[in-house]
Parts: sequence; C-alpha cells; structure tokens
Amino acid sequence: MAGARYEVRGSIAIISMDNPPVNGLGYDNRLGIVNGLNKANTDDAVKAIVLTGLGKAFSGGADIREFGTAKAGMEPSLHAVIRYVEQSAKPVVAAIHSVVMGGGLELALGCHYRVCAKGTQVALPEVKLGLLPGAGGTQRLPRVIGLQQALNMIVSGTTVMSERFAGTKLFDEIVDGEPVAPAVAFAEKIVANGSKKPLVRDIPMKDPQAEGYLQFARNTVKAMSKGYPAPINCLEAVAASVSLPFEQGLKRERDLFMELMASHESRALRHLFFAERAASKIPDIGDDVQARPVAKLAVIGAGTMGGGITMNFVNVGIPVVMLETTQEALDKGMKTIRTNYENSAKKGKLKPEQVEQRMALIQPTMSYADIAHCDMVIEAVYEDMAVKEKVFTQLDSVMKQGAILATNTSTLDVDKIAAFTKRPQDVIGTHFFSPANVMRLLEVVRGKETAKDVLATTMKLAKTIKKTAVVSGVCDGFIGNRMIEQYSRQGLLLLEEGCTPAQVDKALESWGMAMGPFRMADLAGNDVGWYIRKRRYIERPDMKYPKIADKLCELGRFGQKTGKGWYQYIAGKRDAISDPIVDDLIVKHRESLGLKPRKISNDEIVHRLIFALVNEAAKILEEGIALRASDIDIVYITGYGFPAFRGGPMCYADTMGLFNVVQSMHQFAANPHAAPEFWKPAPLLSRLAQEGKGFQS
Ligand code: 3H9
Repeated sequence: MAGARYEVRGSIAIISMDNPPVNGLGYDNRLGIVNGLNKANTDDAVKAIVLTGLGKAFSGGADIREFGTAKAGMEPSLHAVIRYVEQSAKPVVAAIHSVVMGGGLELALGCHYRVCAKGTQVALPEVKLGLLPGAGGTQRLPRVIGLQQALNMIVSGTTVMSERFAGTKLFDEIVDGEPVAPAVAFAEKIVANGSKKPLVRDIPMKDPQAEGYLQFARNTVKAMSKGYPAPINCLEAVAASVSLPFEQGLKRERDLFMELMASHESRALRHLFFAERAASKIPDIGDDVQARPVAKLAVIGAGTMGGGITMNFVNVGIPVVMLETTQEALDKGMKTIRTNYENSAKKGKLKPEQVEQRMALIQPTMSYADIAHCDMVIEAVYEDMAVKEKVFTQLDSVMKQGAILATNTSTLDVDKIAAFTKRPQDVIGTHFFSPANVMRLLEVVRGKETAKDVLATTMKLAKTIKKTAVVSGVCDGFIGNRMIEQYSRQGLLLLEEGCTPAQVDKALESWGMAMGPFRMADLAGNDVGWYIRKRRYIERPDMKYPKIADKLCELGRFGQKTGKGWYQYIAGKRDAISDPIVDDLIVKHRESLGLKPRKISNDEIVHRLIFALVNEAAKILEEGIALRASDIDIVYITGYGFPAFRGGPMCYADTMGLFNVVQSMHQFAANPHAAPEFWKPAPLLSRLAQEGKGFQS
C-alpha cells in the first residue's frame, strides 16, 4: 500500500505511515491512510484502528517538499483524510511518538483517541514557515488545551514536550516507551466498552475572558511581527474557534491559510527551511567519510573572539584549554567569561552550579605543551599574517598527529596559513561571528588541501555547538565579508551623493535589515574597515573607495567602543544618536569633491546596497566559493541580520526577477558616482537573467 503499511493484530488494524524521513503527509501517505481506513472498515474481523508512524516521527506535518507541486492539491487532501478519520465507522486511536507536528498533530486531533509516548515533541510550527495550521489545528487545539495555551503555541510555533499535556484532553494516555502496543490495548478496551467515537470538534469552546484576551494578544502580536503576516493570521484563525461554529471556523482558517500560502514571506521561510538543511550537505563528502573524534579542544587567544569560541564548547560539555601569552590577558579572558555566565545566571538562564561547572571545563594556560594532546585547536589571535605564521608554526611543532588546526581568520588566506605547517590537510578555517557565543553562523573555510574528514569533523562539531555552518572556499572575506564590503562601499558612496548615515540606515532597517550599514560599522568598529581599506588601496588601486570613512577614523571615531562613530552614544547605552559633527564632516567632504547633494529615494538606497550584495554573490557562486545560492542566503540570514521574510539576498533577487535586477544595475551604472565598473552584472547573473532563470531554478 502506497505511503502507509497495514497489518491486523487480533481485532485491531494498524495503519503505519511510511514516508521517510518524518512521515510528511504527502499524497502517497494521505492515500495510504485512506486506503487503510477503507480496508479496516470493510473487514468484519477488525473492531478498531490504530494509526501510527514508522521511523523517527509520528508525523512532521504536511510534506513541505510537495508544496507548490501538483501533488499538494491532489485528493485526498489532508482535510479530507481527517474527515475520513473522524467519520470512520470504527474508532481510530493515534499511537504517537517522537515528533507530532503541524499536519501530523492536526491528523492526531482528528482521531477519536490519542495515546502518546513520553518525550514526544508536540508543535504546530507552521508559523515558522510563514503559514498557519491549515487542517483544523487552530480550531481543534484550543478545544483540548484551552485558548491561551493553544494561541501561544500556534503564534510562536514552540515545541512542547508531551508530558506537559498530562491531564488535558490532548492525550488520553501518556505512556513510557513505544506507544503502539499500549494503543492497541487501549483500542481493545474501547471496543469492550462499546466503541464510542468522541470528536474534538464537538467539545464546546467556552471562555468568558476570550474577547479581552484576544484583543490584548492582537496588539502584542501586531507589534512583534513586523514584516511577517503569519502570526496575526494565526491569531485570527484561533479567534474564530471562539466566535464561530466549528465548520465556519474551519473555513475561516482555510481562507487565512491560503492567503499565507501565496505570500512572499512564506515562500522565503520555506526556502530557508530547506536551505538550512542543505547547507550541511557537501557534495563530495558522503556517509563513508568518518569524522575524527573531538573530545578536547584548545583555543589560542582569550580575547573577545577566543573567549566567545571557548564558551560555545564548554556550553555543550567539551573541555577547552585556553592559551594566552600573558597571565594578565589570561585572567582578563577568564574574568570576562565568568561575568558572561554570571549575567546569564542573574537572568535565570543558568543555575549557579552550572556557571561553576562550565568554568571548571576551561583550563587556562600559557604553555603550548598543555594543548599538545588536544584533538582540535582553534586559533583566534590578531588578524595579521606574521602573527598567524608564528602561531601555526608553533602548533605544527607541538600538536599531536591527527589534530585539527583551525584558524578563526575573517579575511586572511587559509591556504597560506596552512602552508606554514607540514600538515596542510589538517588545517581549516572556522570563521565565527561576533559575539561568537551568540551568533548562529559559522563559515567553515575549506582550504585547497583540507582533508575531507577534517571538513566532515568540523561540520559535525558545528552542529554539536548549535551553529549553522556554511562551507566557503578561500577568498578575501570568504562569502559574507566579501559581499558586505561592496554593500558598505555603496553606502559610503551614497553619503557623498547626498544621504546622511541615518537616512541610509533607516531605509535599510525599514526594509527589514536588523541594522543599517552605519550602525553596523559602529558596532563592529570602524577601525576594522579602515584596516581593510588601507590594504585595498595597495592591492586594488582600481577600486573606488570614498574617503569619508577614513576621515571619520582619523578623528578616532571608531564606533560604540569609543563612544563616537557615525553616530554618538551615551555611555552604557547603544542608541545611535545623529551627530551634527558627522553631518558637517560629510557636507565638507562632499564640497571638497565638488559634489552637489541630490535627493535620493529609499528605494534607490535599498537596492543599491542589496543588489551590490547580489552581484558580488553571483561572482562568489560562479567561482565555486559557495556551494549553492541558498548557502549565501543562510550566511546573510544567520550572520548579517538579513530579514528572514525576504529569504536572503539570492532568494530576494529571484523574487524580484533577475531580469529586473540586471535592469536596475544598468541604471546604477549610468551614475558616474556609483562605481559604474562594479555594476557590470556578474556573468552568471547576466546569463541567468537572459535565460529567464533564477539562482535557485
Ligand atoms: C503543515 O503541516 C501545514 C498543515 O498545517 C496544513 C496543510 C494543509 N516535510 O530538521 P531535520 C525533512 S506545514 C518534508 O534535519 P530533526 C528535512 O527536510 C509543516 N520534509 O531533523 C530533512 O530532510 P533531509 C509543519 C521534512 O530530527 C529531514 O526531514 N511542520 C519535514 O532535527 C530531517 O529534518 C513543520 O514545520 C516536512 N514537514 O528534526 C515541521 N520536516 O534529511 C518542520 C522535516 O533530506 N520540521 N523534513 O535534509 C521540523 O521541525 C524538524 O525537521 C523535525 C525533525 C522536528 C520534524
């Protein structure tokens, strides 16, 4: 039977969904369930039915891979399947385990009874895909767990463990271990007691405080979900469970669901769901490549990066030997880590004993001999090739054979660093983003000699420390920083043409970026960009760089750390306050160039910067620095505050249509001040635009 297996145990039929990896409710699976129900209902020997899922989930919900394909609309729809279950002549008991999410939970809610294993992850996570539970979840869940808890779960998409629902009508039994045998026993009991078939839809929705609560929630959700239509649609659908009879509530849910299904936001979020999972797959590394064991780690440098990196590992119980050159630097680093943990404890995120446990996993040292036995070492020292050479020569001489030697460089050539050692196959880049204990992104830089198992180990380790790892080839700035350089450069050019930093930042932030380029530069430190530009003036004399940022740095305005940058800051606060001194500096700089300011629209600001990312990304993709366009999207979503509802720069370009993107680039190229040579569309972009294709199709 397609998509679901069927067996009979005594008087009970068992239908087992069989659609790996998580029993997504695709067409075959839906058909399989209906066929199973037909078979059971026409077999006189069968008295009741158990519905379960094979493998690692009861069901992860609708099969997202099917969305947008013909099969998604083919009957039986999930609605039809659930109705079929409800109307089954014989009682249906869901035997739930591991994961019951989305459409999977909606299917279970259509069953007459539910037996669930302890430790099952329960969620209606559709909102995270820009959707709402569209197969009755918004109408049925409030009926079994109450309006408030259901609304919280549906609007946030949060996962709750099954045992938390003990005593509610969601589960009739919560059992230890596998649930099929207990569900069969439960079904036999139902049969013995007269085969009643209660339906969740018949539970009355009574909540005298509903209206006031919903209004309060409406205001909160609206304020918190800018750019995302799904949360408010979720709320309105749940509200219908109180205000409308069940069938009308279902219709309201359906209308709101269809609205979201067609939205750009949902398409972007669904793209990111698969993009994130694709990023961990490396075409030439199969399951046959064994990862090396990493039980103990060393980190070179106890500064901001070294400390943050260390925290990632001790947070998951991996001991770290942290090495510095002076006792003072070591003490300072240890103190910062302790303060970070103690702050988390004050906020209730850690117990005091956990602070001590984590600190005990860090062994501070000034001796390379203490790190020699570690399985992996991550270097986080000053960004200077001479310093890296010293460190890697040393590591090469002390580290045990087979140890992985990683560099946290953000711009330097990993192949050159590898060449300082006699074991370049063991060298890899691990570019953490600051603050390293917070930011999700990890760019894993594969050198030309990096061994496959070294890459596989690093990707696995990234998952262990809960990072989203993206593989990058070796180039200046790797994926993320190489692109951001062009984005920032266009931002600076716009200042010369007539914008203020606040105008540029506001335009990008209203569009959805977490931070505009000038606020971001103030946070990262303007001296960082200055250092890179000085290198560029020598390496790339052809690349036009506005000198306004240098003038700012010459005033010592390095950003938040010096209290002044593109903005001014009040001590202890992070609010960016416009500074007339900077405005004046820009005006004078503009005059010195003989430029008259012009009025620049928000649309031009946004697209000059975003399409700068896209053009550089197209080159990165064509050069093979990134494995796939969606990896670039993941880098920007997880590392640079790009709005998820736009799906990343490549997804956004595809949504706009590459032909239109190229047309805009031609317009920018006609502006002699916009660095016209940069706006020549990258060959890959040109070709795809001509062929009417996108980056992902
Ligand atoms: C919905 O239900 C709509 C309905 O309300 C209305 C319909 C009318 N479909 O995350 P993992 C794949 S919307 C297809 O690495 P984990 C995933 O791509 C749906 N495939 O594992 C990956 O494939 P691959 C609402 C799915 O153990 C593999 O499973 N449901 C689906 O860490 C392993 O995934 C959701 O939003 C799916 N629904 O976590 C649930 N789900 O190996 C989203 C997963 O080829 N899923 N895959 O890369 C999750 O939250 C997690 O994947 C889950 C497993 C907890 C299930």
